[in-house]
Amino acid sequence: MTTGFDQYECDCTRTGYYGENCTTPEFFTWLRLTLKPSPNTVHYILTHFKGAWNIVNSIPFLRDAIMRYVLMSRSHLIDSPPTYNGDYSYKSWEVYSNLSYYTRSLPPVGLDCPTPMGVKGKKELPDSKLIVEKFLLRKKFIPDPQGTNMMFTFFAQHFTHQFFKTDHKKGPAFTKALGHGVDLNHIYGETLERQLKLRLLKDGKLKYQMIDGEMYPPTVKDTQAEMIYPPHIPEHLQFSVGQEVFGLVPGLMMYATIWLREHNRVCDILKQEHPEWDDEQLFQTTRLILIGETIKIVIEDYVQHLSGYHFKLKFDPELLFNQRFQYQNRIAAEFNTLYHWHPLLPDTFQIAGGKNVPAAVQKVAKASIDQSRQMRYQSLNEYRKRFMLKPFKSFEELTGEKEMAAELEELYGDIDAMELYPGLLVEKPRPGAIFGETMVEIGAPFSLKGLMGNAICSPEYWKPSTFGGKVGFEIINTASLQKLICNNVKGCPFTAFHILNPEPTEATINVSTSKTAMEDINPTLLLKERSAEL
Ligand code: ACD
Repeated sequence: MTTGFDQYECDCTRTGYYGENCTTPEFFTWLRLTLKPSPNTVHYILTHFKGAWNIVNSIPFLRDAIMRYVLMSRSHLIDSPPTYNGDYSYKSWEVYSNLSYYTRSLPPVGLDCPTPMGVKGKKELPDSKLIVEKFLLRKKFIPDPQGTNMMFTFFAQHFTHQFFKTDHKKGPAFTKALGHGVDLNHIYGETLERQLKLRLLKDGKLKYQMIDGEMYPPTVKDTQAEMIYPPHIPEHLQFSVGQEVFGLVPGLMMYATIWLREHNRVCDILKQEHPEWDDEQLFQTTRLILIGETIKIVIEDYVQHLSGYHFKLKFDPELLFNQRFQYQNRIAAEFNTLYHWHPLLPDTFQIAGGKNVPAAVQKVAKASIDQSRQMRYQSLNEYRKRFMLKPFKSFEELTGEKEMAAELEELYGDIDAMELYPGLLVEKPRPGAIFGETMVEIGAPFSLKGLMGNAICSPEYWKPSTFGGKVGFEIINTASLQKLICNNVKGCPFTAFHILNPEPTEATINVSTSKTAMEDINPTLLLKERSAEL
């Protein structure tokens, strides 16, 4: 809090610290911090010792205790109710009640600060285009050592476009997704008006059309629910779904089609269970079931894959019923920024033989930097401290090599002035992993709080009757990516979020003696290649 024009006072209430800047730990804080292993050590333990984890995973009491610890330790880092937004760096009713803002986990850099990052660094930040071209742009494809595939990438894009919907008319600090979480507006539409256009209004179902005996979304002409399509797409191929932008990328329309089929499939099951229910109750209950399925798949398939953990993550809301946990969520602008995972996209897609170079990606990376500046994000190191990580002492510690580090130092002048988004992408990945420490340690709290803070996870909701009885509850509790695909795609094809038999690439050639993707890819080689190329 400022006190007069050139003074401030820090309020250390309940921080566990004291002193002028709340930086001296109280005894118990000190003890906890001393005993607590570093995030990298925890990550190492979780991604090694497979045999030991197999035993832990098979002992329900142990698995539950660890999962509870993961959920609580992550969600404690998220302010709930939310505290700041792009226009308010002090608590206010406006911050709490105006849902059209993304929240902020750190307030904006003060307008009267001497440098754009606060007090450190140069008076002017480097040209964002230069940062993209020099440090972010792909020179040569670098395969992910975790073997992530396009089923994952498109799932990520499809799933996150329900809660990352920046309102560009208002600016980067604002969102059009007022549910702030997993409400499946990307399937059902953001507004009631759009939802009604997409609904069949019979048996709870969504409108659909049959092509060659298979179910597809209805056309825009059919629903009058507007979509954004490239100009050359003929009217009969303009499908209409919840999210307006899903006509732009085939992988998104693929997932939209699968979820549409799943919705109508679950409606049939519920109608059999409840012939007495009207269209509305069938629709609403099916929506809750699909929300549950989504969260289950995200935790147990998607985050499980991303984590690389041998510990088996578990979606079980009951784990939190005797804990202090708030069933609410507000999407943070920083979460949106860090989730710009465009490096997961390949250079080309083989669709009808045509090449399709994603040139737009470069613009997205630049916009991520420009918008972060417009929203006056604090520095990478401030975010590391906010999420209990030690600030980087040098650019070399950040990148794990010398060349980029020297160039970044030249451009930024001070490691404490390094920006969040480019920092996330140039950070050295953890050994054998897709991401560096900062992406995971900041991303995980936002994710787990958002998933478990959903209303369906609260004690009053999380019971069979909410989901139409045992059968509906069972659909949620047994959901998986494989089941979703199997139940809705002809022939029940095998699926996963990672590749199984990779073509040997330059990085893996001559090092492969194994059969599986994970063993085939040599992380050391990839790391070396990464540093050299970037
Ligand atoms: C843990 C679990 C492992 C975390 C691993 C990676 C997390 C990094 C980034 C975010 C990943 C996934 C996001 C998934 C869901 C977002 C849900 C948002 C709902 C509003 O160690 O904690």
